[in-house]
Amino acid sequence: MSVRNQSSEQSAGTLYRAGFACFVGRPNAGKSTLTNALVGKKVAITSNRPQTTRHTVRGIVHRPDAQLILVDTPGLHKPRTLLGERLNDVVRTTWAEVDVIGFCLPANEKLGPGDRFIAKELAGIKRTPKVAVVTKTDLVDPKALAEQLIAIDQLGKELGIEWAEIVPVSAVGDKQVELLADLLVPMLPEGPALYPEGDLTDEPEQVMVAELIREAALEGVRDELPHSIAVVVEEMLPREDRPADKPLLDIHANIYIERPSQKGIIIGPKGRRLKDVGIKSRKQIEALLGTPVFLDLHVKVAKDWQRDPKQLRKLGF
Ligand SMILES: Nc1nc2c(ncn2[C@@H]2O[C@H](COP(=O)(O)OP(=O)(O)OP(=O)(O)O)[C@@H](O)[C@H]2O)c(=O)[nH]1
Ligand SMILES: [Mg+2]
Repeated sequence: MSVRNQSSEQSAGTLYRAGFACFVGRPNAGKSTLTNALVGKKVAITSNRPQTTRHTVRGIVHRPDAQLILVDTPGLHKPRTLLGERLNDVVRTTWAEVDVIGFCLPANEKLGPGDRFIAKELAGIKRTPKVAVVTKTDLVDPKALAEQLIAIDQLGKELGIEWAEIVPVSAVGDKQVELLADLLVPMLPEGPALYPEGDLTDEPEQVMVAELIREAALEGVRDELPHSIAVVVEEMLPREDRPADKPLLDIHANIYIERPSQKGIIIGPKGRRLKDVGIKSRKQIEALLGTPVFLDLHVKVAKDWQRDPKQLRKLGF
């Protein structure tokens, strides 16, 4: 007891740590959901479609003993488009820059070639500690979880990766999420906080708004369409002539798709789908910004933007 008191006094004083941990893994492994659970607020959008995350998102966890900055990355996958290649580049740059790497592996899916491919690359990064994070444990029984833990341990041995920890978590069931933070913090360097207290992300508001619209637009679309959707917020302006106690924020945003034939699906019969996307995302945006919003959405075609360097640049990639 006295020992513990002593160490917590120390950590409140000299032993403050601050640094970066990134989450990597296959698309759909649960990286963004875990990031949000650790931060305690939605900083990254999530969906059951693979390749939801398209840029690195920083989520900041403030603790008395540390500031843990989580870098959520796009799922690493075999690229089929220029966008895919760009996303993979972003991931590789990120893991070279962080203090600890969290490799996310879903508990409910057997280790596959996609996981192996990432593990092999991680094996080449010698100096950064690697934590295997087994996600979605609420979806499996204890026996299946035990088998997955053994498989991950063996994968490490086979490829020469020494896991600093293997941690099962459930972001949805809120199981062991705190523990994961407790395990990551000692791997951060000593040093002062890197972000102001209270900041939960460094995402610009305009980007977060665009992401919330994209999240709503992803819901219920299938096949190639999720990949074809991009959202850009063109303008965010407080409506003029509003009384101070009744502000309204005008937001104009474009939803881009790749082909004219996709337009109808996004808009839906009699515009119903687009209207739903507007209603859903507006609620989220109002919660995020704490102000009533008028959301003006337009659907536009940016032909084959995933493969076109010029279009990619325009869309911010
Ligand atoms: N049951 C359960 N589902 C989860 C859990 N974590 C994530 N999911 C679901 O898994 C799906 C993918 O989650 P994301 O967090 O978007 O996955 P990701 O790894 O960020 O995916 P990309 O950004 O595409 O690489 C979503 O439908 C989540 O709701 C969990 O702990 N339990
Ligand atoms: Mg993600």
